[in-house]
Amino acid sequence: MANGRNNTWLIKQRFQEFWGIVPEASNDDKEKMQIPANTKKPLGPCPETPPHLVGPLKVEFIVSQTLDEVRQLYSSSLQKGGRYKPPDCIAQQKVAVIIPFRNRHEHLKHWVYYLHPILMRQQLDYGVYVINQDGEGIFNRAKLMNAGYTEALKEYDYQCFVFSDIDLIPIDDRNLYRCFDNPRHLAVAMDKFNFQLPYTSYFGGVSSLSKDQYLKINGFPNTYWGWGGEDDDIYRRIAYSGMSISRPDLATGKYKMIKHHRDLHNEPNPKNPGKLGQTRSTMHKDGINTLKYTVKEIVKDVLYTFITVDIEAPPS
Ligand code: BGN
Repeated sequence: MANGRNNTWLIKQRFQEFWGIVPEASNDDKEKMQIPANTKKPLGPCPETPPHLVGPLKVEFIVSQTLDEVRQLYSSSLQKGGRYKPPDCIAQQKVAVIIPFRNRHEHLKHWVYYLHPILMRQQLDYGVYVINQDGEGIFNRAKLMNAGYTEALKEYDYQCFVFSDIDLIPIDDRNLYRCFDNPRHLAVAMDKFNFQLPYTSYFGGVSSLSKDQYLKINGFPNTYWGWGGEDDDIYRRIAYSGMSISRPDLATGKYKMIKHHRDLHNEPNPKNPGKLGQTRSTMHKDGINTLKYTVKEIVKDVLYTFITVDIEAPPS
């Protein structure tokens, strides 16, 4: 083997050991192991608390790192489309991570670099779905999340959905990306809000809902175009449906936000705040039951499934 390749292999090995990543055995390895089918023990359930979590993490964004380098690091542990299953136990939950997206490739690189090892250590059976809004119309975060929910379910029997902004990186791996007895708000202590909630009913950034919880609130609103208010609408839907919000404590729920300029075509929309007064009645007429979009393209990267959707956005 050439020296260069040897080195890459060694770096990858060290990296995987450090992060506690167990690579999938290659077909060659599997053959060498020669485990007769009848002696294979059936896998037991993964423990309630994942045993390899490390707690607080150091998160610093490496600008020079390329997406291809990230692919090299994780490709042996992942299946096509950014899918993973713990190799040694049956995951507690099947989780689809849904990320609304447009023109943020630099952030996506950092997100996958940090999140994959965390989600692996959390022993989840998960898939990453990047939902890319087609065209230059006004952005609609909540409608993209509805489309992501629908598309993920076409692929696998997910029971839990984590909705995450592309620029938010958890800095403690005990913040579990799974579902709880009530809808969960995960991004409770973001650096940009001084590691506190900006207000008590804040539900933005990162959240998780089981399929049942999501259907109980008729999914998310499709009508919040531009920045602001859609997360407050979701909070209200949850409250009006008689559920409460589950949250990690402020130490576990810390997040670092990747700094960026305001996006084009996602200006604060002055019509959005007023809509919140109507949520109690509109939530039944606007949601997953009225969602309309078309899929333009699905690309399976090893790190994620990238789905471009036309959500009939008004021109900006
Ligand atoms: C609020 C926004 C949220 C946003 C947070 C944090 C609105 C509706 C009018 C009250 N809500 O003001 O959508 O997540 O700020 O930035 O704009």
